[in-house]
Amino acid sequence: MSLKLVETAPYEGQKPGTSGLRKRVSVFQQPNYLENFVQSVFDTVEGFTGKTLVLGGDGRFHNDVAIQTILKMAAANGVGKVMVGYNGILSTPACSCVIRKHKTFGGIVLSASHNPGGPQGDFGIKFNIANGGPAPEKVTDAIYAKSQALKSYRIIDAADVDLSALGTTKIGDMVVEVFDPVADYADQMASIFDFDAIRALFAKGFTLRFDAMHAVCGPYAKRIIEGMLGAPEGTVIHAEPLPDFGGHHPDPNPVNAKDLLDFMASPDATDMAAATDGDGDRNMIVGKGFAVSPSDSLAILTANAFLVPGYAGGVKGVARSMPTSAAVDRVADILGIPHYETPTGWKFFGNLLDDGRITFCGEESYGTSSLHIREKDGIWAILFWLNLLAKTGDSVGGLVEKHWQRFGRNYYSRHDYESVDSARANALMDHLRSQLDSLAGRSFGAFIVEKADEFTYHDPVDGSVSEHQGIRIFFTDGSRIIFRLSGTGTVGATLRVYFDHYDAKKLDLAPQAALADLIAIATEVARLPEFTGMTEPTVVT
Ligand code: VG1
Ligand code: CO
Repeated sequence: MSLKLVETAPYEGQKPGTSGLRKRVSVFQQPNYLENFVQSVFDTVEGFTGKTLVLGGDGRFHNDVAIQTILKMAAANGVGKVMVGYNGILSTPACSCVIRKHKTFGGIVLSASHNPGGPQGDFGIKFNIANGGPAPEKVTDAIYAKSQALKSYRIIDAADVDLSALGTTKIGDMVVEVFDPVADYADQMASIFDFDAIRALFAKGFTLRFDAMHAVCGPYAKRIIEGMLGAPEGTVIHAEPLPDFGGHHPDPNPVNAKDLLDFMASPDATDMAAATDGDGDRNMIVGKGFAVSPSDSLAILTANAFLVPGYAGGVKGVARSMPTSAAVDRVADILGIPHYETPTGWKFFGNLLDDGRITFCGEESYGTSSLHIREKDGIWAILFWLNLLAKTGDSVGGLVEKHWQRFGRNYYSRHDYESVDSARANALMDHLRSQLDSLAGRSFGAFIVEKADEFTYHDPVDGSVSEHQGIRIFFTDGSRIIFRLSGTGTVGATLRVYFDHYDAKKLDLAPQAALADLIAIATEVARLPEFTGMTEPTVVT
């Protein structure tokens, strides 16, 4: 077993985006591509010699190859121990849970989350710090800087570790522990939610369909929902993680999980349905005939948190990403707790959670979580809903309607324009920027622009500043249109346009109809067809 210093040269573009470094599998398969990034992580992080790292991924193609490389590099860089998930499996929320519980210096998650997998699909790598959360921007910027000046990486020549055998082994002086990726996470869920009440709900005949989309959550949902909570076998579908996710897009939204929505609109519908994404941090909640808007879900969980044992002590505050609808703000105002607005991406919630300012946080992109970890958490959100249904005896639709009756409804939608030529997408954003000063006061039909700006975040905890986080148009009635470019795509640019419109009285409109005027305004102001070359969005959620 020998330590090697391998000469290498920098690759351009190893800059982590909204959530880690994501590229086509073929990009990661280039010689030294993964190695360069991993060495840049070890060169950036300090004080880990002899300490423990957590490692695993969502089971997508290239997961196994990357894990073996990272193990050998960790050994060569002086890591004391690596805890790696059985068969290389570890969901993003479970990684966060394990980092915190075992007080490791960090973790590496191999995932491109909701992006498709397989040899033709995407791969990704993300480093999480000791609080269990994604590395903040100052760390990802430093990793990128290292990657651009890298000359060599360290690796040990050793045999591959058998990831299908639980237990410990060694690479050089480093211990490798292949551990059960579900156990710690399942324990934590049992400590937060009223498992007795949920068990009783299933025992009474309540039915759930949980679509794990052939991604990482299958083993978790099987053990927790069918095992610990006694839901009938077959409740979890597509439960086996597959390298290509069965050819599907592991993105739990009404477009990519259309089958589930169709099922829930059919006479066979179960009482509730849910789906999770590639790495298990996203969730979609479906009632009979409709999907709960993620922004509403965050608001409903916050308003009903007192029904969950883990939050019976109260809610300290809430945070949402800027484009997420303001539904949760209304709940916070009534509860008399602070609410925060952060840029898109979970890494911005970490400081607020660590500083004890918030209990819940969420994003419009099907992500919600709490202070129990530092990542969004798909199964957590689903268990939260089950806990609420068990305690109230209500239905998913009933809870949503009662929420709107009490707080009013934020009509919300996101329109994505995918694979836009990058130069044209940037030109569109520049075109919007050029209008920021002249938009205020302009009227479009009944809508009058109150102000327009580009969102800059000032972190209230450490004072760090993040610029260019989306262009916002505010209207005098509180409506908002937001434009931003995705930081997770791997082909060209993806433009996201977000619409948020509040109505206290009209509660049962179809969202696209309720937002039609705002959609028309966005089309005009941003000259969407001209810049994107498309007459309509590729995905509407
Ligand atoms: C998207 C979502 C964002 C989410 C991120 C990672 O980012 O909009 O809310 O945090 O994906 O989610 P972007 O930059 O493409 O808009 V996950 O589940 O893919 O790790
Ligand atoms: Co994800």
